Amino acid sequence: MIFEAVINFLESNSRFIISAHETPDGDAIGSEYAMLKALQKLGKEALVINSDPMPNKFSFIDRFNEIRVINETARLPKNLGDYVLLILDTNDENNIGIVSQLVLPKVKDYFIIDHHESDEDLLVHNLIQKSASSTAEILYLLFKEMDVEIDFQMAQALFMAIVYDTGSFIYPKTTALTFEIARDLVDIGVNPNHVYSKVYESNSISSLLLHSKVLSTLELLFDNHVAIQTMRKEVIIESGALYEDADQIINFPLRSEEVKVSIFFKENTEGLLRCSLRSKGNINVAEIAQSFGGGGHRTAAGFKCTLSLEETKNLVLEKLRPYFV
Ligand SMILES: [Mn+2]
Repeated sequence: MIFEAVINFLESNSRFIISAHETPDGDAIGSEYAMLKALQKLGKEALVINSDPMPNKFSFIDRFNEIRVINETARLPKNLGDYVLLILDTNDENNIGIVSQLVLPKVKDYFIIDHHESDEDLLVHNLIQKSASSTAEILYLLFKEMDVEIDFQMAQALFMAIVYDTGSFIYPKTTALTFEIARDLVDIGVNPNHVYSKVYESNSISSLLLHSKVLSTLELLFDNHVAIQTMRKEVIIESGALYEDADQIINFPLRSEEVKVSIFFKENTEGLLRCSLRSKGNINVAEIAQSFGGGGHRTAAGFKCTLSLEETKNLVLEKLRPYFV
C-alpha cells in the first residue's frame, strides 16, 4: 500500500511543521492548508511555515491567515527538536528556501509528499507519485485512506490546488481520477467558478502591463518551434507588478501550434535569475532542468541560473537543438 509509510509517519509523530517549495504556487498553498486541517482533525499540533509569502490570489482559502512566513509572520517554536517537517510539492530540500537552513536541520525527522520527478533513492521513505496531477490529488487519496473528513474549507483548498496544477484540468497528468476527485470536492460544496475567478480573474492592472512588456521580448527560434521570453527586474519595477504576476506568462507562446517549447527567463527584484521550461509533446524539459540542477515534470520544469542569461540561453538551446534539426 503506497500510503503505509506516510500514515506511519503521521501516526507516530505529534508535532508537525508543514512547508513547501519557495515562491509557493496554488498546489503548494492549497495542499499545505488541507494538510494543516487534516492534522488538526487527527489531534496533532501543526503549523504551516513557508520561506516566501503566498500570492494574494490564493489567500481566499486561508481565512484566518494560518499559512505563515518564516521571520515575518511566523516565529519558530523553541522546541524544534520535538517537531517533524512535512515537505509538500517538492522533493528537493534545496528548493524550500530558508526553511532548509532554519528548520530542516533542527527537526526530529522529515517526510516528503510530492509529484515531481525525483531521484530513485527518495522514493523509498517518502510519498512521491509522479503520475499524480498535483500534490493535492495525493493528499485527497491519503485523507480518504485515513478516514479524515474533508470539510468545505479543505475541499476548496484541494480544488484550488488541482485547478492550478492542471491548468484547469488540461495538463498531461489530468486523468479520470482527477475529475472524480474534483467531482467529489464540488459535491462537498466547492464553487468552481468562484475558485477560477479568485485564481485567474483577480490580477492587478500592473500585472496586465507586465504581461504586455514581457510578451514584447518574445523571440522565436528553430523555425518557430522554440519561444523565449525574458523578464528583467526593471520591467517588474516599472509596471508596479509583483514577481508572481508573471507565473502564467510562459504558457502564452504554447497557444501557437508551431511552438513546441516555451522558455521563460525571469529575474526577481533582487536580480536572481530563473529559467522555466514548458513543452508539449515529446520533449522532456525536466531532464534539461535537472542538468542545470533544477527539476520538475516532463512538460513543466525549471532551474535557478548560475550563469549569465546569455550563457544559460545558449546552453539550453544547445540541448534543444537535436530535437529541431
Ligand atoms: Mn504541484
